[in-house]
Amino acid sequence: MAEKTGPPPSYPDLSAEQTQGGPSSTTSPPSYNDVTGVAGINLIVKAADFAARRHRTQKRKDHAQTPYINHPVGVAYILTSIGRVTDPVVLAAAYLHDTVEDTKTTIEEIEMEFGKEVRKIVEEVTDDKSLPKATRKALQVEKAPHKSPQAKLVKLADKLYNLRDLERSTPHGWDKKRVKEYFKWSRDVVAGCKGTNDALEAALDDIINRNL
Ligand SMILES: [Mn+2]
Repeated sequence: MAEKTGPPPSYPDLSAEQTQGGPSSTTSPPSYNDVTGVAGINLIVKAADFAARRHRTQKRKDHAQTPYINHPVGVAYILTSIGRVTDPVVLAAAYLHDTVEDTKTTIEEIEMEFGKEVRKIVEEVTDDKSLPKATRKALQVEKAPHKSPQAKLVKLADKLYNLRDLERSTPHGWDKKRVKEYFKWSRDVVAGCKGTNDALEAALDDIINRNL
């Protein structure tokens, strides 16, 4: 085995970036419009790798302290297995959907590594963390109908994953009322994403009706 040679050049880990003042690149972002075949597979796998690096120290809020990366992986799998989604741009965005909101990753970095199509979707599903939580939740309901179909797909799969988690086990410090409020809020966000994917919407209707 070789000695530690530091982080790989493309997207080093965050501590390295901080000491180096962040990534600098003069090349223009790639385009993944209608990407298919090997290029599509490469885009998806690269996104999975990037998300795993960026979320590597984070845990979910469940009792089992599941690694955070299980969530984006599960969201991508919901899209392929239930939604029958095969667009590599949407699947890459699913892996990356929480990197800007929950890690130090910037939206510009997403564009440089994954192109403007993926950037647009990630941007559409990223909440503005400078706003109070109640405002962010209200904005999700308000803005959902105006999102692109690709962003709606990621949103639907994200909500389905989170509701399944919530149905399976109640997070630390949550009472029944808070769980119910979360289902109600999710129902309102999902309502704004309707007409996008029948199978995902049916699965969401089922779990929401079961819990309200
Ligand atoms: Mn998410």
